[in-house]
Amino acid sequence: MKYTALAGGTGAAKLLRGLCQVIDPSDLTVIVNTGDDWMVWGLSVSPDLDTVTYTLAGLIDETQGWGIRDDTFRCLAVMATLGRETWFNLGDKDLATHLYRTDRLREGNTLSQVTDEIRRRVGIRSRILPMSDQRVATQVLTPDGWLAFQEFLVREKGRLEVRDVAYERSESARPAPGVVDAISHASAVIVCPSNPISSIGPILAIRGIQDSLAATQAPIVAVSPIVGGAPVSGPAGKMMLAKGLPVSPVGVAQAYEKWLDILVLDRQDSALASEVQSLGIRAVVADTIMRDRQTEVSLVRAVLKVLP
Ligand code: FO1
Repeated sequence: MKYTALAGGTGAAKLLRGLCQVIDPSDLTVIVNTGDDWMVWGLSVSPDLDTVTYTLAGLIDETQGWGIRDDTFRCLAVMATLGRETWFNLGDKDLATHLYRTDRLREGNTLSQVTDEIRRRVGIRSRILPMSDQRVATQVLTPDGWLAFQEFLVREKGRLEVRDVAYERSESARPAPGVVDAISHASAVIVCPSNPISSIGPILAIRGIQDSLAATQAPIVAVSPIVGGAPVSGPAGKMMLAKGLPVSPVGVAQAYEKWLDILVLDRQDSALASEVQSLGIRAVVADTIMRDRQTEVSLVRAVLKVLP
């Protein structure tokens, strides 16, 4: 069995960790959003690639959902003294990843190559692919104008009203090597419970990826990141409303309806199952809140059970 997952940040990483408890991790390819990528102090930071990598390597800071466990922020403190921006917190151990990535990119390597080097070095057996090797930047339109994703989410704490979300330069970006192949030749494609607009949206905006999702023989199953009318975490609700989608599993189904086969939604939303089915998408009700390792694995088993 070859599994391919589409992933964004925190929610995705937990499901992937559970998946790697149930399947052989070397049978998994993860296609990760890079629309959140950000330059800090001249360093290239890829938050979602790092969150997936750190989580699968057992390095993640569980409480924050990003960065490396037990990290320190001494460099950040000195940078503050020097008057540099420090609203985006880079830990001292986390810095090594950004220094390595920036150094290897400057030497002419692609983001795919560097990502593969890092995941191998930290002992991950699954493949981790950026959605593209070209830069695509998720932008958020707020009353203060267009902001880069990290300016919206971190600097402004996700508080501003969202009027639109765009994926800058997605039209000229191409799927990274292996991405289309991983979708076309998968036994199953799993869309993780990530923000449909700012985590999965950028992946879908890359030319060729939606087509390969529509064309693949593999069944495609998504786990709704929206439970009980709100996202489990983050700004997905505001972004879905900005895109004219209801903040519910139905809105998630609408966002993916061109290629999605099955949507797993939480028990709290079981009343919406028939509306999801009316879109031609099979609705499966399960407990989708991942509180601990055990519920991560039980959700994964519920997802794998619906696959033919
Ligand atoms: N999120 C925050 O809320 N505050 C931060 O200071 C912060 C720093 C940070 C550094 C590295 C990294 O990989 C992620 C970081 N994040 C931070 C999380 C990041 O904004 C989100 O993980 C994604 O962009 C959303 O999925």
